[in-house]
Amino acid sequence: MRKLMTLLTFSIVLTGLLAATAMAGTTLTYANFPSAPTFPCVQMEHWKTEVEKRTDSAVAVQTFPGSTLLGAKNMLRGVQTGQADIGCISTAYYPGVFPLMSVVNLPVAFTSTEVASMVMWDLFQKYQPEEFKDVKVLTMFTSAPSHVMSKTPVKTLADLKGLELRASGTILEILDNLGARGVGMPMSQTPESLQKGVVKGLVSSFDVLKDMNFAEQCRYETITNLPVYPFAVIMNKAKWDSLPAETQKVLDDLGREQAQWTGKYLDAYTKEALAWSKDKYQVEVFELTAAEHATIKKQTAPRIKAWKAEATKAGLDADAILAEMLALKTQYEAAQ
Ligand code: 3IO
Repeated sequence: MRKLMTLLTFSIVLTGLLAATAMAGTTLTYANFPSAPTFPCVQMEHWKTEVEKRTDSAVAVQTFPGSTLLGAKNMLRGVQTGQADIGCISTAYYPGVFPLMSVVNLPVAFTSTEVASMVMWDLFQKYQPEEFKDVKVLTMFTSAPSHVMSKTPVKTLADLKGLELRASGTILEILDNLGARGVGMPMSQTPESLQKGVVKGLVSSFDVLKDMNFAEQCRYETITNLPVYPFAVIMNKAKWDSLPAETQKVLDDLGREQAQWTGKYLDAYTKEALAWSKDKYQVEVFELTAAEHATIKKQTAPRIKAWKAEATKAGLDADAILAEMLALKTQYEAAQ
């Protein structure tokens, strides 16, 4: 009897231990640079929910919005060195580091975030660019097409002359081509610069009018259809290698889905944010003429040529990559 009790106790304890080990699983830290209400953080929370659900909570994701773990500029290095397991980067903040994927940041007139995000994901899958070899890419997506949000009205292209506008990546040179003054900084630094008057506005997508409350200071919005900003969600390579195969499969299967979910979310959300801004701050929205859009196209074309030169220098087949991006864009736009 005594022996039986001992055995029973032992097996109960053992079962408990095994269950606890299985449930304990892994916790992944996920760093993001902008504030919690912004779309990169909204997609992060969506991803967390999906991962925890699909792994039956074997994986827990701990999120750090608002640069609480890593900031905009040390995100890439911080993930490579394992300060965070996962991080979200805006590739435009790293000039020269992503010669292939920066093609998505060119002035090719994307009008849909969903399309741009799917194109980016497909390009990445096709070319598996070297520039991401030190990290595991979990998903990619873009911001919505960029417009001017400013403290002074930009009713025509001529009103851009000498205007200091915050931007990043390709858009900086595009602004210079259009006669404005592009001032480079991450989104997370923009509120302070606007407040101090270092910049008179910014070029990004309309979601931030609401999420960063820029509508309060930037009462004038001009539809310019400038490039989208490309984003990548990256994971520390050693951490990725340490995950069980079934967990890796869950994360891999989510990559494309997450890109599309984020694109769809932002397409709907930018409309909502603009409506909110009109309602709350009576912002004015200016449309440019067809002739002005043609001028933008003409004046920004040198940027495409410059990208080709940079990509070629990095050993890439620039013409093929650009052609593939445009073909994918046409294909996804037709399916919309
Ligand atoms: C962006 C970046 C961070 C938070 C919200 C955002 N909406 C659009 C963007 C794109 C952008 O301007 C950037 O700097 O990546």
